[in-house]
Amino acid sequence: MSDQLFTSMQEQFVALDEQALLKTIDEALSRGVIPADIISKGLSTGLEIVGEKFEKGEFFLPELILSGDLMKKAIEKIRPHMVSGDRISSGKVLLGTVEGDIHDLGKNIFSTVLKGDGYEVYDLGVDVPPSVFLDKAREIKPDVIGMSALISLAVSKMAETIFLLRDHGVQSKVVVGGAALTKENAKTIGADEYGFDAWQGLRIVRRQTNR
Ligand code: B12
Repeated sequence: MSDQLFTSMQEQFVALDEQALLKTIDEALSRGVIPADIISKGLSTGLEIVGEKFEKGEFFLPELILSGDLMKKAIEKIRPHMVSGDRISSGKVLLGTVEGDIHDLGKNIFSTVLKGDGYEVYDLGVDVPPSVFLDKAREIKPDVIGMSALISLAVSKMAETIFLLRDHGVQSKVVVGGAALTKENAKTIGADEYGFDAWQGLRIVRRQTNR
């Protein structure tokens, strides 16, 4: 039954049909489908199809922009079901999309998942220069620093950021993710860990904070 809901979500996502999509999400939530599945099996798959259509020249930038807005609205709807409320902080995580890259949907999902698990998240936003990561890391001394990149060109900026942090003695563990990263290139640029998705990222953060 859930599978059919996920298929509807994917189709409605690709059709950029906001009203129908939000209704299906409501239905899924009321049937007890967990938010993580709605995001990964419904919404993210829909977004992947949009990306493929963009690559094939079937969709253009306006559709890409609309799909980004749609994802944000869908996540807003799901967010209250993910946040677990007044828990003592599990640890501090500094997050940001590196300089040169403005994609933030994946980073925002990661942030929501972390907050839902009781972490204090300091989100620097998108297009974050290395020096801003450094200044904030020195100020708040996070347990983990998470960096996101979807554009291949931004990976070298990520490497520069990690180098700057290490050069200034910042000890926090660095976990990287986003479509431009792989386990292999994450290692090459000096990251401590690579998170394939937000949930793997959460498991890494839990391990790094001894939970
Ligand atoms: C939506 C989208 C946009 C939206 C972004 C909206 C937003 N607010 O983010 C808009 C329209 C703004 C956009 C703009 C551009 N885009 Co774009 N975009 C996409 C698209 C379709 C989906 C990306 C996405 O959000 N995926 C869904 C999220 C949930 O997935 P995700 O980010 O990968 O995150 C998951 C994991 O990776 C992980 N994760 C992510 N970050 C992190 C961090 C950590 C620490 C951890 C642990 C995990 C983690 O967790 C998430 C889920 O669990 C992709 C295609 C694709 N299939 O990826 C292209 C894509 C990324 N875009 C691309 C391009 C080229 C651009 C533009 C340059 C286009 C242009 N000509 O202007 C600009 C970018 C300008 C810039 N300087 O950044 C290319 C990049 C190619 C490359 N390899 O370099 C892609 C791959 C499309 C393509 N095939 O050509 N884009």
